[in-house]
Amino acid sequence: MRPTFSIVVPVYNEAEFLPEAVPTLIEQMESIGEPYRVFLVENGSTDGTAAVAQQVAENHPVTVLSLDAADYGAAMRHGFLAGDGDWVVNFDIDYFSADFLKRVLALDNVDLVIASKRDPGSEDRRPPLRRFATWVFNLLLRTVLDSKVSDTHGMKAFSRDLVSTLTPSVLSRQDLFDTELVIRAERAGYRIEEVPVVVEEMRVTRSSLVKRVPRTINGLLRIRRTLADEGQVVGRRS
Ligand SMILES: Nc1nc2c(ncn2[C@@H]2O[C@H](COP(=O)(O)OP(=O)(O)O)[C@@H](O)[C@H]2O)c(=O)[nH]1
Ligand SMILES: [Mg+2]
Repeated sequence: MRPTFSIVVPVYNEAEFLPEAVPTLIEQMESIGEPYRVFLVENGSTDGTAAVAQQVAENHPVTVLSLDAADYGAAMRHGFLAGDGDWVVNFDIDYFSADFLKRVLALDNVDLVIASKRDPGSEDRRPPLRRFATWVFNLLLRTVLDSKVSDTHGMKAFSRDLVSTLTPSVLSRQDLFDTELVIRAERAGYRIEEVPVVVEEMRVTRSSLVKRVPRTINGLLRIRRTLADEGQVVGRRS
């Protein structure tokens, strides 16, 4: 039987955190009562993440996948294409929620559900600098990519059809893989719903915000050029 959820979690140098986070994730998944499989996709870790992941995955519906070079987007892409669930969900190891998936199950006729940190009903409990970064990123989405979506980072659930159709054409890797997928979905006319969320990360971020800024701006401009070259029209389903 096809599972309802394929949960894709990219992990990088998380050997220390996995023994705490994976049981919590499994507990939350079991509380939903729908069949699922979790894909822990590791690449480039130097702290034995893959071995620890195998250990904590034992006797659970969890598959560990390993690739060579550290790349968040490449890991996500690999995981997205590995499962066969009706919904392909992306979670971070420090940010996931069964409530979000319950909201997904309650929706009809939708291809992409985004847990939007910027939804009016959301409660973002992250530090001010992180919230500001999300605000700037949202501004860039609107200005550079002419997007109506209020958030592309964080938890999302994609229909299997959307993932199979659009993932192969996504060129971005690193942290813009999922943004490009969302923008492609929007431009192709897939049905998108945003739901409010309580954002409470289980630990502080480990990546440098400063390094991310130029990479993000360049990446968004590249997505814009790529889509323009492909002749995409906003709001049309291709
Ligand atoms: N496979 C893989 N996962 C990564 C990589 N970098 C970060 N991650 C994972 O991506 C998720 C988010 O990372 P985190 O450090 O919390 O950054 P944040 O997005 O700023 O909160 C975590 O599950 C990390 O383990 C990478 O290069 N490869
Ligand atoms: Mg995080």
